[in-house]
Amino acid sequence: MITTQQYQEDYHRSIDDPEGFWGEQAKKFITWFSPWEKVLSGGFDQLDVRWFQGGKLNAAYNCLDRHLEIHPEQAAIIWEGDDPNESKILTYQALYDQVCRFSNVLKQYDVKKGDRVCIYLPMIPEAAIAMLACARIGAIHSVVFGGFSAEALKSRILDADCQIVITANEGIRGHKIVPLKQQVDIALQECPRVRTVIVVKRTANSVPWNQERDVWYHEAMSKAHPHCPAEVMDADDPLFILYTSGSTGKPKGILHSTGGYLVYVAMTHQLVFDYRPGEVYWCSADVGWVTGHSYSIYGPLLNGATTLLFEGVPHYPTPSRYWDVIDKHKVNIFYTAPTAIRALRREGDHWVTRTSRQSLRILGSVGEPINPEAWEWYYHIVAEKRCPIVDTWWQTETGGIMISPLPGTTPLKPDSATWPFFGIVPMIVDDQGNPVPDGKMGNLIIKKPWPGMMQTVYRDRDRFVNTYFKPFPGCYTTGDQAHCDVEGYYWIAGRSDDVIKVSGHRIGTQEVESALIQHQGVSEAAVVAMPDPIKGQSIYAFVTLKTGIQPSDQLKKECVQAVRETIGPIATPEHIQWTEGLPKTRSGKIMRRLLRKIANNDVSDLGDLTTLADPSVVDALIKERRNVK
Ligand code: 7RM
Repeated sequence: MITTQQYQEDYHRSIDDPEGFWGEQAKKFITWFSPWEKVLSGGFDQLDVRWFQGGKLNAAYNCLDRHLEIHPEQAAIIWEGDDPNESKILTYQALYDQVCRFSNVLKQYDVKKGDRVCIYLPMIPEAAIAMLACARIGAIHSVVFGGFSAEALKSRILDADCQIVITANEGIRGHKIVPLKQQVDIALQECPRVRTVIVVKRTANSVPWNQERDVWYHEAMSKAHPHCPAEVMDADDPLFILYTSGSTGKPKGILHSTGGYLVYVAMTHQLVFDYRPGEVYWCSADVGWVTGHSYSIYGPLLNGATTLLFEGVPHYPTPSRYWDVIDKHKVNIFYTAPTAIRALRREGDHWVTRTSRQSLRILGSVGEPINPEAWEWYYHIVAEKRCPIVDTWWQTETGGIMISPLPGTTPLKPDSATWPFFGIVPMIVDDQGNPVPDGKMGNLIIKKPWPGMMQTVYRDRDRFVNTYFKPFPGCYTTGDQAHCDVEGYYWIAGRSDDVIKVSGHRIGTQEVESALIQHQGVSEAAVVAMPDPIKGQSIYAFVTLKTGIQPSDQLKKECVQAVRETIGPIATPEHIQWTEGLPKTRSGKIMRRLLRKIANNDVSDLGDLTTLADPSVVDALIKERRNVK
């Protein structure tokens, strides 16, 4: 733990002398096979940023091998199953053995350095094993969240051109079966280049089998050799692709590097959570999201920590589950999302107070703004005022935490992500790129490169440049709205683009719209966010039907089904409003600002409507709104 003054000094040094600063961190947190030639070259002007150029390392080596010499018998992973009676521990030695074996399995099925491997698994240790095995042999993993549909899985497999998929026969969440292999089978009907599917047997149920293509994980592992050398990788060789939604078109494959990413997640994990040797650390995020990558797997394992992976859900078997798990495994650091905090708060304090939680030392929050009520509850009821709360702001693209308190260092303000991490230079600007005065809301941008930042959008450099660097030349655009107060505290309000955060899951409105128009009765759709007391935001869809099609509850169900099949249950529209027409400008653009106001019943001041092609649709929309609950 460092003092506030020390933070300020180190922060200034990290900005004034980034090469000196990051060179030191890279030596401290990572074991390199050979050193870099230059810490940082290039910049945002030419977009030719390279971190630790020439340095050689391996991610799995850093997560495993180097800890074996020090604490082979320490738990690397504590796995808590969906069923409260099911848990297991993998020591660093055991995890190393499994990763080496699976690396050899991948090699046996012809996976080579640079190949992309799709991982579509539930929250079981095999997810970590598969990721680390890819890293060990230099393959690029692309983890797809198990809640995504076959259709979403297919487009991700095709975009990354994966030729192998790792899955499970089924998953289990909240005592419900998740039919993963079945989704893979559907997806692969249109992925001719996938030649191998490795299937973990998570449940006893049998699944359809393709002899030529499918392989049982346990059978392949039993025959695999338990040693596998770690491939020597360049600092800027890619480590993984992770798809995330944007405001336009299909999800982007965010590509992360090996060297810069690992330095950044190791350091942020250590400092933001003040991790101390021997402690149990639990990040509740699914490995299908970036938080799971950076702070369930890579960050903690790089630091030789014990990381807890939880297969289940917060409400099963009771709303005490999180706190029961904390007591059972003596969790010291717990990191979760505001949506879970709000959902558990609603269930009543007794589900919390009946548990001990004495082991807790630090609490974290991520994924969306944590409103003051949820913050106070987390602090007073869950932490009993004993633990600082670190509200961490960051994105899939940033690789790691960008704005966050350091526990014991940063004086907290509820609902503020507080101060930038070392090396991070945020700024709030208006739409023209001019800095705004303290306290005024504006666009959050980042002025200087940092080691954790994405390298590019996989196979789409134009999209990388246009999305993140076109709006404010020379700066990284976050897509978030925020303000900074006179004490330098950042307050993140939410997205300024058409991205919605539903229960912390990032969803693009356009994806939902395209899913809705898949239905043959639908003519047009426009989707906006609506505030939700538990989920943070929910999805509100305006739908126009083709001539002659009558609205009905059945049709509503079918529209919802279309979204679930195209994206997954996380994108389910909460409300559908049938409408005769959408508000369009004379140039044909849908006026979303107006739709947002109508969805939110905030129609006293609709703003400038002079550009509307047909102003009469507004009254109709407001009238129709009354029919939606
Ligand atoms: C880690 C993650 C990124 C978007 C981001 C924000 C929102 C994330 C916070 C937050 C307020 C926070 N990656 N966001 N953390 N908003 N306070 N502490 O969530 O790529 O899935 O989403 O999430 O809008 O741009 S993500």
